[in-house]
Formats: sequence, C-alpha cells, structure tokens
Amino acid sequence: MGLPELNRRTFFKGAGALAATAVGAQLLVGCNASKVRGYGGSPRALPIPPVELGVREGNKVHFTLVAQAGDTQILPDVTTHTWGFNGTHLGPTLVMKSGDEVSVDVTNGLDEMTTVHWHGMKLPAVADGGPHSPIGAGQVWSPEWTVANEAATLWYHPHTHGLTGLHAYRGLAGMIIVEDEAATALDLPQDYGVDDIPLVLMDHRFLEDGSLDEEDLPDLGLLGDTPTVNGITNAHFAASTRRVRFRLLNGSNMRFFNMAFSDGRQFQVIASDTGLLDSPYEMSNLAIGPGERWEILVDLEPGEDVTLESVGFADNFGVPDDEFVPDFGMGDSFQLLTITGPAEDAATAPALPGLLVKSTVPDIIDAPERSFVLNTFSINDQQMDMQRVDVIIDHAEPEIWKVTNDNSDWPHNFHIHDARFKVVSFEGTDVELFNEGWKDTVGLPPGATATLAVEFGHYPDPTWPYMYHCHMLYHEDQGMMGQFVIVNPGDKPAVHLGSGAAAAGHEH
Ligand SMILES: [Cu+2]
Repeated sequence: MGLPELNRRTFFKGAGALAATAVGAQLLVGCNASKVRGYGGSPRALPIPPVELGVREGNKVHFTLVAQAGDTQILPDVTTHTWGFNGTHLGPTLVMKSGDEVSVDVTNGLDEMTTVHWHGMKLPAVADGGPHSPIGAGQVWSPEWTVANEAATLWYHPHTHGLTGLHAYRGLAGMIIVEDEAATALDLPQDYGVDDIPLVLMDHRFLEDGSLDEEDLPDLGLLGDTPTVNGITNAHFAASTRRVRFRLLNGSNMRFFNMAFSDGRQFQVIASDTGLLDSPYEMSNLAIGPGERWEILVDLEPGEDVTLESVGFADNFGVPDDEFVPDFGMGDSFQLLTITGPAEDAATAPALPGLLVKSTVPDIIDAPERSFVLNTFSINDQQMDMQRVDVIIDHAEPEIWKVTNDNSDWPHNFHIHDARFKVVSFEGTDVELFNEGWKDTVGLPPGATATLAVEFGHYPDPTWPYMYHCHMLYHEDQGMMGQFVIVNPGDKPAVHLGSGAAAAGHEH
C-alpha cells in the first residue's frame, strides 16, 4: 500500500528543490533526490590544519612527517578509523619559501607501504615521491630539494601504485604553502588561520558504524556522498576580518566541485594551482577538479551569514545525464562551509591590488609537440607500466602537450609532475572552464582537448621517472598514467627505472 511510484518521485523532486535553496541540508538525509548526504548534528568550528614551519637554519629547512592511523571525529557523534600525517587525519600545512633547501623525513608508521608525492613541486624525480619511491611499514624516506616554485598553494599525498585513491581517501593529504618576497609584499590576507584559511575539500561514504566505506563503486571508485572540509562535516567559520582568503584544495578522489556562495555573490580568484594570477578575476562560480587548487578572496559584511556551496554544473560538465552513464555527481548540490561575518568594528578591507604578478607565457615557438589521448582507463591506448618510459624529454625547453578526453560520456583530468603549464587553448566542448594562470592539473569534460604550454623542472636523471596521469584517482589507480624521463641531450633512460633493479630481481 505504499505510495504510487509517480508520487514518490514527485515527493523526492520537491525535497531536492528545497535543499537546493539551502533551506536546510538536513532535509537531504535519507532522500534520494541527491546522492549527497546532508550534515548531521549542529555546525562545528572549522578545524585549521596546524602550520608546520619546520626546523630552519638560514635557507635550510627540515620537516618531519609521520604517517599514522587513528580515530577521528569526521562525523559529529561517531569516530572513524583514519590515516593522517603527524595526527590521525590529514596533515599539517607545510610552509616553505622559494629558494629554500628542503629536507623531509617521512616515517611510515602505518602497517603497510605508502609513498608521499609533493604535488605541484618542481623537483628531482628521485625526490618526487611517485610509485617508484615506496616507503615500507616502519621505514623512513628522506627526500631533499631546493624550492624552485614561486608562491603557491601545493599539496602532498600518497602516490602508491594502484592504491593512491584509497590512501588519500583514508586521510593522507596535507597542504603546502610556498611563499616568496613578491607575494608577501602584496596587500593580501596572509595571516594563516585568521584571514588566510586553508580549505581541504573531500567527500567520503560512511558505513552505519561510522567507518569509511572503502568499496569501489563501478567506474566511480571512491566517489563520496558526504562532503567534508578540513576533515569534518558541517563546518562553520566565524570570520574576524571583512576580507578572507580561502585556499581551496580539492583532495577528493573523484568529485568535481563547482564552488559558489549561497547568495550568488562575486568573489575574486587570485591564484591557480601553481601561483598567483596576473590580476584578480571576479567570478561567481568556479570549478575545481580532483587535485586542483584555487585561492579566492571573499568580502564579508559584519554579522552576516553566507554559505560556501558546491552547486550542480549547469551543463552537467558535459556528461550525458542518463541511465547509461555512471553518475559522477556533476549535478549534485550541497553546502560545504557556513560562514559568519566579522564584528561591527572590523577594519574595512583595503583596495584590491590591480596587479598580482607579471604574467609570463612559456616560449612555445618551435616547441616539441606531443599528444595524449585519454580514453576509459588508458592514455594513448596504454595502461601504466612501471618499467616503460612513455616520453623522453632531452632538453630544458618548454613543450606543447595536447591532451584530449576521447570518452564521450566520462570526465577526466590531467596532471603533470615536475611542471607548471598554461592552457593555451581549450576546444571540443561547450563546457566553459576557468583556466587562467599557472596550472598543473586541467579538467577535461567529454570531448575536450586542452593544449598546454608546459615548463618542466630540469633535473636530468635517466633512472627516475616522473608521472603524468588522470587525477581522478580511481582512473589513475586503474592504470590511466604514463611516465616521462628527463635526460641530457643524447642520453637514454636507464634499463631499469627507479627501484626497478630490485623489481627485476637483481641484487643491489
Ligand atoms: Cu580519468
């Protein structure tokens, strides 16, 4: 005697519409209109990942990271078994300066192997932390490099062969803030945790007992249904200033967020993945795919309430919205962070700087051009092979990489290690993505071709490869990844890559 199917559907549609107007995400719980769950309980203060300045002596700075397991209160009234660095969940924000000589001791306190990759950093491949740099349980890995990057928001996360998604999902992820003198001199909010706020965006699925649901969904892997910010649901930020800088990091496995404020207000985008934009761009919504970062400024009136949301992509990110296509969640809408404005007497925000950095574009006249065609779980019809070199770069100049999403109904994206790039053209799709500035990861709606002018860090080494891959982590773990080696002119890659000698059965 249940409701007729038609009525039930109508009811769900109505509930979805209510939730979409942000009357209350609570309504979403147990409702099928959206796959995304609302928040349980009352709002909790946004946790700010601890800042880690390292042990500094001049421009030498040493960091210590310990990967460990523990229990964390992601949900309001139950604990979840998670992984983290220097804590039970996520990791500290590492702060380093351009030109610093960095060393890190990464101790693996877990009971299984993992790796740590410095996403967005130009650095020698042996220090890059890809799948060739496993850290066994109880082992310590100690990479060193000099920070060649300009001021930017980068991050670190595992890059374990076939297990990157699961390890990140369990909580191994942290932010890196690179500072430089030019950026510090700008009149931008830069008081960490006060007006300069890291926001690590993720999504998870939970079982009844609060533990993480680690079952891969067909084609979607660990796409979550419950959004978290800095490791909790239903986070609230009480601003103390009228202008706030949010450093957005999409640390999710598979989800594209479409950031907007509940009242549609405009905000200023000031930085992309790997550095400041030439000038602030006023936007009212902004896509951020897995692995990407954006920095935004938002102005707040004293005492007001506003919510940072992810809203459904109007065009469903170019993904057909039908029963034959997996639901990548492109139409989902949900609240991420409720925000309260500052006190009445908070100082007025200064005028925005008109110019942030002097824009440069890589010189790509006569640059070598390569194509990468992404389809389902392969790139150029091949899947990841730890001992195959896909690309040899034997020079220090920029290259043109033409990257195509050849699937008609799946989204992908593309990340290049040891590099920064500018998107010089974006074709083959009606989806409009904001692609200004230096990036290391670009979103690819179905059919899209992004032409990238890529600058690589030049650290010739025939033995250690770098990765390029889809940063939708289930895709990466299914083999959607290739390897490039940077060598001196005329040199060839080593016969056995990285720890390949051991892998091939040779004794050291
Ligand atoms: Cu992909």
